[in-house]
Amino acid sequence: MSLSSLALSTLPPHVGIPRYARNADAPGVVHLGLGAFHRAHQAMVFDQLLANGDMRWGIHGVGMTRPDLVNQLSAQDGLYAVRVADGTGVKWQVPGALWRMNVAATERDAVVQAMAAPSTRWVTLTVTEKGYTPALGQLLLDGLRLRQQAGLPGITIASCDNLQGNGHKLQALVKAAANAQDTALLQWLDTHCAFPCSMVDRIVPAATPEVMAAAKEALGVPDHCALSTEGFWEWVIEDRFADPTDAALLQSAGVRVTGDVHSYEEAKLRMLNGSHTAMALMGAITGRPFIASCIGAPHIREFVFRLMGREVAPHLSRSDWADYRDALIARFGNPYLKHSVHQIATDSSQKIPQRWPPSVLGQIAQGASFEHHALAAAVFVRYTLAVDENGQAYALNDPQAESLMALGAAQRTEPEACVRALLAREDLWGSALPQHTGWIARVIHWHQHILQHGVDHAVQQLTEA
Ligand code: CS2
Repeated sequence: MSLSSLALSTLPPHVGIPRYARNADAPGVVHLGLGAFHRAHQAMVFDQLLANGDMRWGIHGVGMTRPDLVNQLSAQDGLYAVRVADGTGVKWQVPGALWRMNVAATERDAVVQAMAAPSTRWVTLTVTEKGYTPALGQLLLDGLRLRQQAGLPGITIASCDNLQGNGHKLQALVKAAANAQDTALLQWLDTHCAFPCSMVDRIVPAATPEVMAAAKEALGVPDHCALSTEGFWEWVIEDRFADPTDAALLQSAGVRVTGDVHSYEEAKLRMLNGSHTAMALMGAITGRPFIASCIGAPHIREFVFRLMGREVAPHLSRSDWADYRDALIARFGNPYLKHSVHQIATDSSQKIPQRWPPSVLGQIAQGASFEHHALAAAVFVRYTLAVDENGQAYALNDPQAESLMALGAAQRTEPEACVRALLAREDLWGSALPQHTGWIARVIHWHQHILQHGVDHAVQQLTEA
């Protein structure tokens, strides 16, 4: 017997379990994107609110494309164990907030109906950077239109993806899906629904066989959906809710509700995620499998330390950046996480625009050095070769994989032209950087160095300077 509602009573006492009644008939939240992150982040915040006795936070979870995951979670009644582990200890917990599930790709109507259900008060989203398409706007609008037509209250629709201004982006997508003539609907969206921006943070690697084995040992029953995460978590959300009383409730569960999400978003995207992408690409090329293996190499650690302090921090509005940087370096080293570099390198074309160019442009505006970002960009170019420095091939998992590999293929024979072609792409770098000859020259420099001497040598040379 696997983990399920029935098995809960058999779990050893050290495993935290839900002690409230789970009611699949009345979830209050529809969540789009059932990946590991949501299940070990917001789902655990909602679990806390449910444990506090507020039964409006059960989740109707929607997998966007993957029926296998939804089937496995359904077979376990929406239950899964999370190992929360870092230097302070190891705990296992089974959150109970996931009450119902569907797959958007094959059960679209059920998802629309869930958003229009009277019990629904929130929609949250973790659909990744590439998920922000007109089809997503249409899906949300279809649910919201039913609410408006039925005279139901408006709801809070909270994007929790790693995009700057994520709430504004989502609101724009939903409104773009509406017919411009439908002024009643557009007005209802503006006055009754809220699209707060938010910054979410917790490192949650995709599940691995190792974590499942550890779960079986800790729980005494198999759990095919077990996850591993760190103790740290942060959710900063803009004080903009359809029901304003939600602000105090979320605060009671440890969420930071503020008027200024922007300063948290920019620091997190450029420091944490920016370093992640740089390390992930270095790891993929040098054969270091995990973020912890990368940060464990002194020269890469120094690179990340300097990237954050010298090139990112000067452009942040968050003043406690030095503490933030030091805490991040410790989190990257968490030996329990086994965060795969290839997982983070996935969809790099969608991630780089938020993570690197704002800092480079900030440095340029101040006449300051952007060498660390130039080296990172050169590593990205080298990454498009799809073979590591030991000759091992890897897949580029990216919606732009084909075009990136086509541009990158010639880098051994025509390295300079190839770097120029990849740096010309405005979808990655924005409109200003492709015009900046100083930037292009430094990326060409580091790329040549990498081809001749390898990534480690380049990072060592820069960090010894
Ligand atoms: C990572 C993030 O995969 C990635 O792109 O950088 O998932 C990162 O682990 C989270 O944003 C941490 O909060």
